[in-house]
Amino acid sequence: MPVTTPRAHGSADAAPRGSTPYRGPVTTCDIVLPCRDEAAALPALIASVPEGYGVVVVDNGSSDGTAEVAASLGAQVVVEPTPGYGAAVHAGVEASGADLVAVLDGDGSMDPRELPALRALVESGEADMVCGRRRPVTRGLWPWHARAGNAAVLWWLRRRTGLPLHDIAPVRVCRREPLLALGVEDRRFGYPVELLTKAQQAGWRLVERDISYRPRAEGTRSKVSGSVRGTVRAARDFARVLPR
Ligand SMILES: Nc1nc2c(ncn2[C@@H]2O[C@H](COP(=O)(O)OP(=O)(O)OP(=O)(O)O)[C@@H](O)[C@H]2O)c(=O)[nH]1
Ligand SMILES: [Mg+2]
Repeated sequence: MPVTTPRAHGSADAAPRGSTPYRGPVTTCDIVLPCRDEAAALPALIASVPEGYGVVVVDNGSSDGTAEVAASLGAQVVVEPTPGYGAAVHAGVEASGADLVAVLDGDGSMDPRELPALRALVESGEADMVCGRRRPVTRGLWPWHARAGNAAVLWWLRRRTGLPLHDIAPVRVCRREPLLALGVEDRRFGYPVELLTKAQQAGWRLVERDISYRPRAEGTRSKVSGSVRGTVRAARDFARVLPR
């Protein structure tokens, strides 16, 4: 059952009586959640979505009933059979009909209640894309190998393109159509790296803000940073798309 994206704040209806009605652009925003076996995370995650957002859950080859759980929670469900983080994100962004998209993991490690502060910077025109910088809420959450791989990628991007960020933007808020127009082609974990490179080269104003990084929801399984093997696989995806 698709969620109708509600009208965002600042609509003419919301103007107090007697004041000048709001005539600026009314923007809609969908939260895109790439999900591979994240059924256990979705109830709490979707319950904490603030008002004024649609939810698009992309089921990427799950075998735990992710799509059924998402549909029962009122999310728009998109099925993407091609495996890979980038494949899932791209399918969700394409399927969304909103002006803005906010992409975050579907494993419960990020909090949708932190999105309005990021979205505001895009709506006000201060940023073309706002990127979250993970700040772990407990020790030991972000293993050294994942952190080191991330820092190396960011160091390289800063040197090659001047990218002013410290994390690979695991949470991103931006306008949907310009995002699709960037033509990001990677469909695995290289997707955010290629996106950041293309956005920076296209002259986008990229702004970074801290976001809380929490343990993934109980009942879900770590697929990447929970093991050195997962990190090595992600690092290979990053390396494939890094600008030389
Ligand atoms: N690993 C992986 N994740 C996918 C895929 N498709 C969608 N996802 C989702 O992409 C998001 C990010 O993947 P995660 O596995 O959480 O990656 P991570 O946060 O770097 O590492 P862990 O949380 O430790 O596994 C999650 O919501 C996944 O469910 C896929 O093919 N592989
Ligand atoms: Mg995760």
